[in-house]
Amino acid sequence: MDTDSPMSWTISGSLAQRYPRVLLGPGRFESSCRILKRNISSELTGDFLDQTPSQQECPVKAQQFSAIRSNMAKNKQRVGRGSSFGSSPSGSLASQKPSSRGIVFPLLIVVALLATLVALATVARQYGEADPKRNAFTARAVPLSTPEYAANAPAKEYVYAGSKLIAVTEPVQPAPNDLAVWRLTSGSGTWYVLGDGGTTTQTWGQTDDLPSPGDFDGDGKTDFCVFRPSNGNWYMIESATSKLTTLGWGQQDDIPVPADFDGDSRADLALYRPSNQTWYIKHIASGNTRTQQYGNSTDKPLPSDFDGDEKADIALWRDSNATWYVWQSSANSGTSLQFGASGDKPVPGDYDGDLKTDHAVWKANDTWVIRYSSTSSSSTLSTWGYQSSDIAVQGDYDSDGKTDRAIWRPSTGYWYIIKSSNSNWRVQQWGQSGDVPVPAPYRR
Ligand SMILES: [Ca+2]
Ligand SMILES: [Ca+2]
Ligand SMILES: [Ca+2]
Ligand SMILES: [Ca+2]
Repeated sequence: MDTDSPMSWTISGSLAQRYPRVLLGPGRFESSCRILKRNISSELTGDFLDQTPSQQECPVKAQQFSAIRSNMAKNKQRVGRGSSFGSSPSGSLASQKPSSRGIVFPLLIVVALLATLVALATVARQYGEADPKRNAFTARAVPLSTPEYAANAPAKEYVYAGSKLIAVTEPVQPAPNDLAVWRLTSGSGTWYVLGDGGTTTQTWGQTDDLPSPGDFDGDGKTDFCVFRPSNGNWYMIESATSKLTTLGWGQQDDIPVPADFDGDSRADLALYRPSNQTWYIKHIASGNTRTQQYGNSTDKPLPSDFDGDEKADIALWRDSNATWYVWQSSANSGTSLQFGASGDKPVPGDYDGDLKTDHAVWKANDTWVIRYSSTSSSSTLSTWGYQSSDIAVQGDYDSDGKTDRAIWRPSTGYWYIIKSSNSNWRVQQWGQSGDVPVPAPYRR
């Protein structure tokens, strides 16, 4: 195997979901650490970074390898593949085009290249160290330049041997929500996604469609999908294969609420029909259907996994009595809890990270009141200035497994996120008035 240039392996199956791409190089490291060679060049049946090599398999001491992993976990720095992370889009998101700069532009490129070479040499000296006497290496994750907003976001992990980059892996942390909006322009829908890998634009949907994203094919990436009330069809682009799929399920006036109701890690087609207070669920893998009457005609459907069995529970918020109604999948029975007040906006999420959805409301006095499932106690937290038109977009944006308080302000297109990992704000413009916020882990 030639060893002078980085080599890449394409991997498949469940491993690919965690490590979509593995880069290795150069071979100098391969020859000194057989564990990687064995695991990556063969069938890739194991997650090499999750394995601690024995002393016989690899000259890197097992403890040292653990330290590398620990370091990487602590230094969850992220690196953008594009250069647009520091800037905020505004206006038409699709209008960003490069422009000619005459003779200045080539000069700038030369200067930038020289600066990059110097920086790379510096990084190599700082973060990698070969030890020829021991035929071993010292390696650790290399923190690269990190925009503020991305702190604590999941990171690609960079492992160096000496000055050589030997591995780049996708993070193991839960995938974060990308900022995303759906926009109608001349009757055509377009998705604009700002993720950790840059921006993605996808035309999909049309007037009167309801954007209904979900991971229907179960590859860990949210699929672009719309529900069309006029014909009851779901139109989706399966992210794993880019296959376009149309599924009939529902009718006019149904409210689409896709979620994983059977716990197979694939979102199921689901609708709440206010006219007969009935839920219609079609399990996407088996094709089995479930029909259940639960709720009333003005309830807001909010399916989520309140009991923590990894299956979404049928759930509703009733504003008139400020009561939550949850049909627990584990017990197959209904529960109710009065929490919040009439006029509050329900903002359920797993704020304490115990894998159970917590009851939570956002009040017009600019506070979020959260009842933590782990303790049954509640907290009142102030935020950023309430505006009645603000839309709650709570979710896990910093990839720590806990829901972050977040809103999207239609009038300005700004996202305001309070990261659960460090309580810092992330404020970023993405989208404009008239858009529909559709944050999710698209991971394109
Ligand atoms: Ca998917
Ligand atoms: Ca459940
Ligand atoms: Ca919880
Ligand atoms: Ca979080």
